[in-house]
Amino acid sequence: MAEISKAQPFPFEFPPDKTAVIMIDMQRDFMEPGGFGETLGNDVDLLRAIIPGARLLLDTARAKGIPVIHTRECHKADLSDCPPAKRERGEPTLRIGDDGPMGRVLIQGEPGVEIIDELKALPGETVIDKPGKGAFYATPLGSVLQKLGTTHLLFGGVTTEVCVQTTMREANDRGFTCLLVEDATESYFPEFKAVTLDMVRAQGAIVGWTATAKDVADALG
Ligand code: C5J
Repeated sequence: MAEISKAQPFPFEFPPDKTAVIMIDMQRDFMEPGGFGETLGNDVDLLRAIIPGARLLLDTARAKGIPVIHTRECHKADLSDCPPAKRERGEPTLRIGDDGPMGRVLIQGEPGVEIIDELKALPGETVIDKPGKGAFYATPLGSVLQKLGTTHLLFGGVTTEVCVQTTMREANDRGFTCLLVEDATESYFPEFKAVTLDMVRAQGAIVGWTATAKDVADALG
């Protein structure tokens, strides 16, 4: 067992050989100007601050042989997996499926769906395309983790209170023990990130623990 003694709300123990990292939606559509995140009126620069923390989490996992799974939020080209309740929400300048500067917004295979260069998947790492906010919904993530024998998950990615939190709650309900890496996740709304971290670890880690990427690296030696 490894232990992150500085984790909140109390030390986090995890078996490295049964642990996986899930990096949520670090794709150009959310992270770069001209993408879906910006069309919704957000300042994407805020998210870029976590690239070093996310990179440290990936580098640590890779060095220790911990599997890394990346997700990307995107839809089929015919939008058959994008319900109107999702496509018609808000007042973006471009809706899901519209043509934008990085191709069709949030459509599988388009440039905007690619993971940013700094955090690209390495050959052999699993990349899961997901139509929902939660990464377990309508994807093979559950069976991928079952095959790996995973019991513990370390989370990074964007955005903290939307796809990251939703996936962490899905994972918790499925019996995984979860930790959210504080400096590897970000929101367009700093206050939402702060309260999400609080919500996750409240009531004795009701959804999971939090710690920094350095805390994870230190625990793994
Ligand atoms: C959003 C996500 N915010 N990956 N997606 O629509 O959090």
